[in-house]
Amino acid sequence: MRLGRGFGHEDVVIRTGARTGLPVIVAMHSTVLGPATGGTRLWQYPDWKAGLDDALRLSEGMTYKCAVAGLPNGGGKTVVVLPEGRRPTAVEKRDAMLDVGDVVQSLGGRYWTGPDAGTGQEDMVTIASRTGHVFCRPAEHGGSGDPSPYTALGVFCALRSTAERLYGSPDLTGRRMSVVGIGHVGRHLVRLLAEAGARLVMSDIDPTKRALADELGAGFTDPQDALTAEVDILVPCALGGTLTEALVPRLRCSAVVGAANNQLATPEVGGLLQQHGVLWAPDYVVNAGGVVYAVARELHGEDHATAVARVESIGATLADLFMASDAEGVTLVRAAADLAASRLAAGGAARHGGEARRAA
Ligand code: PPY
Repeated sequence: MRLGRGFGHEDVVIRTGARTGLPVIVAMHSTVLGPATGGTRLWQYPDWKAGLDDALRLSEGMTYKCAVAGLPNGGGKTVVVLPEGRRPTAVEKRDAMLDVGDVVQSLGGRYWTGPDAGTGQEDMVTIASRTGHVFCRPAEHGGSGDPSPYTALGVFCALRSTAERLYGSPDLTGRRMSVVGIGHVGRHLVRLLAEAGARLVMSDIDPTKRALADELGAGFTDPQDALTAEVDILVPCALGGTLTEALVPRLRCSAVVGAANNQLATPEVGGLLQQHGVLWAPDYVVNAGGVVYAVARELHGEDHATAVARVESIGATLADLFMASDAEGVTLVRAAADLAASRLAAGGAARHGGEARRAA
């Protein structure tokens, strides 16, 4: 008999890396639909507990991301907690990846990793020297490469669906967008948006990113101004927690649709956005392109064009959710959560059905 709900995650492993002494945290939120899947974040935190919080939140998001995208994967994430104030040397980073590889290998396939903030495809090669449960090695090492262009493509398709919802046409020509965070995903996304004729304002904490804005004929401001810019759609592509209770009343956009994970600082901000008439497309619906592409290529052996078509279908998934929210008279956030919950319930029933059949 099941008693109550408390800790929502299936399993969390926290180890001290044998080489680095750094905390290696693997949060496995759910394996109901398949192996817990999510990247390795190598990042600075005030302490390991802050890293744990991030891993818990991010791994839960991965569960919903994979479920809504229709993937046979669950939600997981690895966080390697760096002390604040010092960047690791190349050797230290390599050791951290070897430590991650050992932890992933010890989980026996219940968790598969990939890149995330602070790691890239070359780091996946290092992890792969310790475990096979890793996505996104470069093509010459047998992987599907950097997932960022595909995450960007999925967000781009979601932006077109959002424009259709708001204005009756997916055409982005002349639409004003503020892209906050020009990192791995943001820099691909702004190119797609510029090609599509959008009027862009860009921002990043790193002022050297202005060069890309200049190249694309886009504006460049500091992130605080970019968040409250008067635009059609705000596109958060930096780290999470951008949308706070304090920010929502100051927003001057019709919608928020972006690549960042965990955009809401607290769940309540979702309701606040609704009250202020700002359409928010849940991050986990919109930013699944990277994992969708990697799983299609590496687990299902699909060719590039087929995998790209799957990424592009994120636009249709979002359009379906707009329709479901109308039909059922619920918010988009609710419609997305319901879709994830129904996929998880079906996966759970299949799993328990299988167990019952084996026992009989
Ligand atoms: C994410 O979508 O946030 C990820 O963790 C990225 C990812 C991409 C490909 C394989 C595994 C994880």
